[in-house]
Amino acid sequence: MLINRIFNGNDAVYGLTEGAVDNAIAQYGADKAISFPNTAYCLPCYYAVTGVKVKTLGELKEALGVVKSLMTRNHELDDALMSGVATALCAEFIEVLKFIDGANPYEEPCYGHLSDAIIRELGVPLVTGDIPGVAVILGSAPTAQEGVNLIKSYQAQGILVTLVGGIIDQCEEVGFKTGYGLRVVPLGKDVTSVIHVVSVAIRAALIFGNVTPGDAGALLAYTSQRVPAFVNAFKPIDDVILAAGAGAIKLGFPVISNETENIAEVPGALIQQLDTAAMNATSLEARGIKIKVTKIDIPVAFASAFEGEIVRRGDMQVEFDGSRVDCFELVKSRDLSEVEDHKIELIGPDFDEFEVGSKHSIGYVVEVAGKSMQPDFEPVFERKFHSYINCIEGIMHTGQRDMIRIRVSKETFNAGFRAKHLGEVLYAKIKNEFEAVVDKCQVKIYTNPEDCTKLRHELAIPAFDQRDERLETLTDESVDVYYSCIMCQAFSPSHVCVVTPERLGLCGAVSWLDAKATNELDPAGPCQVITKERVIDESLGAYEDVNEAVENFSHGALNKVTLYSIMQDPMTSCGCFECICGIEPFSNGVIIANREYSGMTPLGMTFPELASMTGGGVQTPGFMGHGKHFIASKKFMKAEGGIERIVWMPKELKDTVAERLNATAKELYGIENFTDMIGDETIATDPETLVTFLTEKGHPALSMEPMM
Ligand code: SF4
Ligand code: NI
Ligand code: CU1
Repeated sequence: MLINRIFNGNDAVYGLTEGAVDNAIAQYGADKAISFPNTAYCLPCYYAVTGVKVKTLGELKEALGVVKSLMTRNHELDDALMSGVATALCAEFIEVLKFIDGANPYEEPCYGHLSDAIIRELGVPLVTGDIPGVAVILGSAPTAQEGVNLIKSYQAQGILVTLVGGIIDQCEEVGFKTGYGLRVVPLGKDVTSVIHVVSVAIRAALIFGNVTPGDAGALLAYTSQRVPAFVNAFKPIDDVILAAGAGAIKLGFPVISNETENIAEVPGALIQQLDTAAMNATSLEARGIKIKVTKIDIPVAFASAFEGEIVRRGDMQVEFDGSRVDCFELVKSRDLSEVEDHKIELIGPDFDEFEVGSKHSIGYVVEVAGKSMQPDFEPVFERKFHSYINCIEGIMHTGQRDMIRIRVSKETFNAGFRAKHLGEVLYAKIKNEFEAVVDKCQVKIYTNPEDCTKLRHELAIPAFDQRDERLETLTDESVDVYYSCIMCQAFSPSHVCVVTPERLGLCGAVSWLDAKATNELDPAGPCQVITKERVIDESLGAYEDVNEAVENFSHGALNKVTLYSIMQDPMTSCGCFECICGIEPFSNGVIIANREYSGMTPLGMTFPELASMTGGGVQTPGFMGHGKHFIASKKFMKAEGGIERIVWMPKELKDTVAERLNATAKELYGIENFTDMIGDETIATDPETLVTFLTEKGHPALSMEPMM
């Protein structure tokens, strides 16, 4: 019965797809190019399952024949599940047709196709558990309010929610805000748009998992074991939805539904839950997702889903703006006797004493004490404040140190949120995340302008200066150990980052100090000490100790890496790198592209295309993922001549790194304003124009030895 319905649904979708493809060929011709925007994987699902990149309508027609071959009809459960996969592939074909001629068929609030960059960005929050799962909600909830409540329940747990069909209108009906920044992503109103979240799961396997396209077995194993997704499908469930659901089940994603008619439960895979309010718990249990809870005593929600939320000027109750007045945030270690645990003090007026929409000073000092606390951890904790405060519903935080800006929304203020609640959040998070070293923690919040001015200059700035001096002296040579990081192995099973003072993790989120703190906090955790006693080649950054560690932590997948070369045994990439650099043979240089850059590079490849050549924990000489901060490092490609090799970067990235990069170039090579010699997209996106520009500027790479 169930199986027959899946076959029917699959046949129906196949018929529709065939018709749509034929029509498109009649209209545009078989040579017409087709693609989704901002992906290097063509039709990602079809490519991952078969290993074939489909680029034209004619090829799509051929691919349809392959899909047909998956649609076996021996009435076995396995046939039904494969028909589910075939249905998903058909949905991808129907969807790609919508993008013909570069059209973007999706209008606000719907997103449709999601870019490769978004998937890379999701890497770290998924491994750290900040995003513990991915929910796919499909159809209309019994009432709009129940639907929104379900979404909110996931949002409060940090789960990324994607929406398909009627639930999208239901959100609009009750005025519920959606958007990628809120981790609630409406995909599209047609059922076929569900493929856009399937495509995310599948590209995760290609990007992070080093799954070979065409190896359907490895693909399905990856999605079932490593992508914590599940489906909530509201009734009515017709044959087509059922067939799509079979596809989800084959990928390892359980389907939870309130449908009871003509449907049977399949334990662990297709589960009935009639009560919308209970769907959350049923889903998490079915997918085995555990939620870390930090109990925080504040009147609004606290969840990573609110991290990207924006508070607009008109919605703002009060603002603190370090670019205009004196503001700061600071962690200070103290003696145990100086700290009273959980003491939160407000010195100065509270939020209700400020006029609506006004701008003020704020300064807060989080004082921590503990037997194993080290001053080196202060910046590690402090850097987390941005995320902690942003995760409060209706609060926006940007910047760090004494250049912070905080906005409190009217809604959050009206819910009763006051200054001391900032302290509650900082206290709870610090105690929770750093309990291994923080025995006691207290928070002082200053809102008097005079206090803020005085403390900023007398307490905060000297502390920042002292830390910067410490960072200056932290070089690869000055320390005795490096650290491994294997946090990304949750997705990229053989990837290991080696983190040194002058080379942070490629995600940009793990510096040597971070890794050191992580190791101290969790000695058996993802960051392990790597000694550096047995040098093989100093200029390559090759060490026997490092090789042994990499071999050990990659479970034998890798036996050597160098720290400073992109040609010889370069460090591997998981896939969540902030930047990728690749050699540009005409200039003897390298270009660097950042994840945010969506344009073309002089290598004739976009960021997603470059990025697709490295990842999954394998070495690709000539291409390397890295953090933004690494660009100005004296160790950047040191083996190949260092930063003098950089010939091109997107303008925005160049501006971001200019100050530090120019300082390094001046110190190492005596070059003034080095970034003026580096091309960007406003100067050249092809090698000829680039080389002409570099020649005019006398760029040093031109006279260096070729790298290949
Ligand atoms: Fe992943 Fe490397 Fe960043 Fe660790 S340092 S989180 S392994 S990218
Ligand atoms: Ni926020
Ligand atoms: Cu990663």
